[in-house]
Amino acid sequence: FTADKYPVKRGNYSELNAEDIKYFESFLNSKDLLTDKKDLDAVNVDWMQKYRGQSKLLLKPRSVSEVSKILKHCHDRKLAVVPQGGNTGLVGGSVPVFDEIVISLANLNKIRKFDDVSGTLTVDAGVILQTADEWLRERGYIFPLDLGAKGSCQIGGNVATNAGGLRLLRYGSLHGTVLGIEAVLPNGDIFNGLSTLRKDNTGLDLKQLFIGSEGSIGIITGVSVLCPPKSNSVNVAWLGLDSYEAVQKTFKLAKNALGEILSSFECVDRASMEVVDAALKKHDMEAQQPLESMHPYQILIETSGSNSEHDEQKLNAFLENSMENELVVDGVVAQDEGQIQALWQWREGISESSGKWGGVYKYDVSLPLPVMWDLVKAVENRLIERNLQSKTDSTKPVYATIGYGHIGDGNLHLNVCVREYTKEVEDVLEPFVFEFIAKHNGSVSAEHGVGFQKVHALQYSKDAGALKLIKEVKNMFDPHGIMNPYKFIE
Ligand code: FAD
Ligand code: 2HG
Ligand code: ZN
Repeated sequence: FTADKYPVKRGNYSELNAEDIKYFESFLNSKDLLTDKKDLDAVNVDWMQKYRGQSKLLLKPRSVSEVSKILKHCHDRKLAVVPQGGNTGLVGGSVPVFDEIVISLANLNKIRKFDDVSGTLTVDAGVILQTADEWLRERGYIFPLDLGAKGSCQIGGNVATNAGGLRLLRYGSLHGTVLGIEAVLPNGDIFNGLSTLRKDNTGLDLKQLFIGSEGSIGIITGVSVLCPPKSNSVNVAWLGLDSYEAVQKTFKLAKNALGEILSSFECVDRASMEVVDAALKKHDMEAQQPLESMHPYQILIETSGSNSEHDEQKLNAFLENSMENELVVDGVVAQDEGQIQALWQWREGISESSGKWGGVYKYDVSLPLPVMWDLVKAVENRLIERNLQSKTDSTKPVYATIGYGHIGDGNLHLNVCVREYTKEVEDVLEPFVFEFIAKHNGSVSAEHGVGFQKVHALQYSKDAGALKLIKEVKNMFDPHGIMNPYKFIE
């Protein structure tokens, strides 16, 4: 997609001129102000290579005061901007739509402080998630969030999208673990909410507005977060099941049997595993599937605890019970760290593999567990019925329809992998998927956010009154509408 194909018109913003550049040059280091096409190409396009903007300026401030000067100028001049973290977002929110100035947080990358007793970490927004996690692990702690893009995404970006990830089930959402936020408002004012207190009932909890705000009300520059201790004992099991009914029963059993040590419950379907397998082969790589047979549903269960004997006892009892009850029909338990990583790679690799066939329509939905896979089946049936998907005919636009996700959090990822983007496929998918979600009171975005992609779909999850309030809050923070326009809220 490029601007000429977007269903929106450029807003009434000023155009960048030589005076603006001169002003930015007056306080930014020359290598932090980039206008070359080759530097801009990478920040103009998103991770999926689906959305492409035409920004002519990339700014990479090194301090909060530089961010403040940039935004104040843009606010006064009515220049539109897009904040960018690791650019791993999956809804087209992190790249410009037209010529917005890209403000990258990559140079704000210091770990500010850490309290070893409470586990509170304070970082610059541009610290990469994996860097923070590794730093913490050396000190006996972990970051409370983990996701497949950890090597590139930034903590500021995670907070801005309210990312969920692989262990939300255990450590909760960022709305609970983030203790403080520092942000620059569109007019250049600095919101200093960088508290490390767990309890603070002195008025409205303003930092919550920034969690999941997707760059619409300001730029997050600092974050403090409560980090859990690193577990001494981690187990990962990969299990095969014959029905989705069995998946649900196994989830219930796992919660009861594993209790406080359950740290992940992820489910993938057979088609997802086939897609990863085929993507590996496409790159002349091969890896042995976790299980010999391709069961229709496979789950990854992780436990994290402090006592390996106790944890293994619990896990074994759970496995025995689930097999005796004929819920789990096959399984493997990782024997060392290497095997743990290998199993996680099968799960984390799905997202990237799904885009290897030409394109992918991604839906990230919250639905009641009993109907979750009904959506995957209904979508696949519609595509087959309309002759757009076939297992045997490689000329059809759809390569595969797959479902996977964070079952423990009620979050399904439905990916329709296509050989090409076509209007026919789109018409089969939408509004059908959104109507299905609305009918079951689900959400059109469980964890990836709204971005550019879902603005038109918000009405399926929020009523007009709620949308009006969101818009009013946005306007209060950003009266000139310069922050990440065309996205988040219409
Ligand atoms: P970007 O992509 O750069 O930006 C995302 C949004 O936040 C944009 O709207 C941007 O304008 C805004 N933004 C970024 N930084 C700031 C800032 N400092 N201040 C204000 N606004 C800012 N998400 C999940 O929830 N769970 C997953 O399991 C998960 N897995 C993923 C796996 C892969 C392989 C990939 C590619 C993505 C995955 N994601 C997942 C998507 C997820 O949203 C991002 O990975 C991550 O949270 C975005 O961080 P980022 O730094 O890349 O932000
Ligand atoms: C995951 O859980 C991510 O793997 C990405 O949230 C999902 O690409 C997707 O649809
Ligand atoms: Zn996810």
